[in-house]
Amino acid sequence: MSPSTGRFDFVVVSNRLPVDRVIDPDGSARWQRSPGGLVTALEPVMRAADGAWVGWPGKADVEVEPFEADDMHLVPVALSAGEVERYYEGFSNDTLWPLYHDVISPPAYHREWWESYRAVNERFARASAEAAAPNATVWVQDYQLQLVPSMLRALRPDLTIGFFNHIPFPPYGIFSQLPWRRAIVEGLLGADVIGFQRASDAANFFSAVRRLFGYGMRSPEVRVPDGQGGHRTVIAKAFPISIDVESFEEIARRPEVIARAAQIRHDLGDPGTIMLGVDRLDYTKGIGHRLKAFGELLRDGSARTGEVALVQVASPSRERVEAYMQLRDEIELTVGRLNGDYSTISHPAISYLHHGYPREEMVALYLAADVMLVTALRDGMNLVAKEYVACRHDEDGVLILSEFAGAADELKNALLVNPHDIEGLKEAMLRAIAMPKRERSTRMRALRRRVRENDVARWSQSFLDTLRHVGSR
Ligand code: GDG
Repeated sequence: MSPSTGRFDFVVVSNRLPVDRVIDPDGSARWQRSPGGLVTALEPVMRAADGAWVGWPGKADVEVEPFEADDMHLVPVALSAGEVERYYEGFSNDTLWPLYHDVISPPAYHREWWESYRAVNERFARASAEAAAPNATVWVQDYQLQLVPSMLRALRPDLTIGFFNHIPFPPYGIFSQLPWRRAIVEGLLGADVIGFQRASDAANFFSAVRRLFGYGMRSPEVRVPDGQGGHRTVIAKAFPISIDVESFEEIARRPEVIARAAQIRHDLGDPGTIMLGVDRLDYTKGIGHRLKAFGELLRDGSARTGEVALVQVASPSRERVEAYMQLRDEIELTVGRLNGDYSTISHPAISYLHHGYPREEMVALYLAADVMLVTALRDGMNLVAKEYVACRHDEDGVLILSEFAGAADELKNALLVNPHDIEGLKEAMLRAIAMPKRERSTRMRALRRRVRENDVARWSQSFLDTLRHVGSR
């Protein structure tokens, strides 16, 4: 039995709807668009194609009717508190997330989490099938919904289906740990186009398909048997995501933001060098490695409090997952120790901020930072690296970037580091601190050229062009 078709020619499906429920001072509630590159990138496409967005509104046990917010048609998918625990915090964030990030933290495998993941993916597939018009295009986002492409194809073979994975796809030696590895790959192969951040992620996916199914393939195509003696062609390749470069640069040029950056420097006691880290508090981001390297520089006297200041924004994340609670304790212990050892009354060695900030404040921090530290142990892309570059219209500032972040494939003029190599990380920090102005500008100009060439509009366009091309075959 196929579900009824809907009226939307373009449907985006993601775990979270791009809106938050806000309560106004007078007590009335409304939906507010949550800022994010994906929404910005897809807005023009949504408007042009009469689009809808399917996703969870972010609160458990709440049934919400489809609604409009900021000219977007939103189709809520309800989750119970138990499903949030098992499908979202459990299977998505405590099984798939660590597994796909090189098992930096051990993944937990629980059959009841998997059952919940399957049931919730089925619900998303049905909601999408009901929203999509005949022959519509549906674009599914991210690792929480890897089963949706094949479930959706079974319900609606007329649709053109895309999938984009925002996080890495692991090498087969790691992926093969997953008890449900075949079902996941089968789920993804329901799409016409599967997008990854890096070419190496696509290559890892190909080897999983080869090892598990032995299908014929020639990159970027996989030949998937259609069950009737023929086959469908699935395209799997890299589409590196980006940011809305112009909007970051516009904020960075505002006089009040520039003034705020100067104020931040002043408030930090006018140090010679400000180093900055901005991350969700996540074990993939290598925050501990960067603190260790900085601590050793302070210890051996090659960096001094008052001359170099480290600002670390660690925005709260997944606070109900045990591994994240532990990480927070570890990081805060390290920061406390280092500050105890090296801060003075007027100058903290590390300004550690466990808050989320408005975008304007983030941009002011980017402008104030002489050195930006992106030391992820594994990261699909890392948008912070691109945002820093987009904001530096003064063509100054040094980006230290982990080779394990997807951004390293594009941002070759950063100082690329292996964050596990603490000596190498210390050397890169010292090199960045001492880098002459000319070299900083040359590097930053090259980085800016690269980030401008591939902004988020270009990313979505290139994915959707590929999808359209496949759909018209
Ligand atoms: C996943 C993948 C991939 C952070 N704190 C605040 C704040 N942020 C913003 C940053 C940036 C975003 O959050 C984080 O994006 P990242 O790319 O750095 O990392 P993940 O959250 O892990 O994202 C990643 C991405 O998906 C996209 O495909 O690049 O690899 O893991 O935009 O600026 N923004 C504000 N206040 C904060 O306190 N306003």
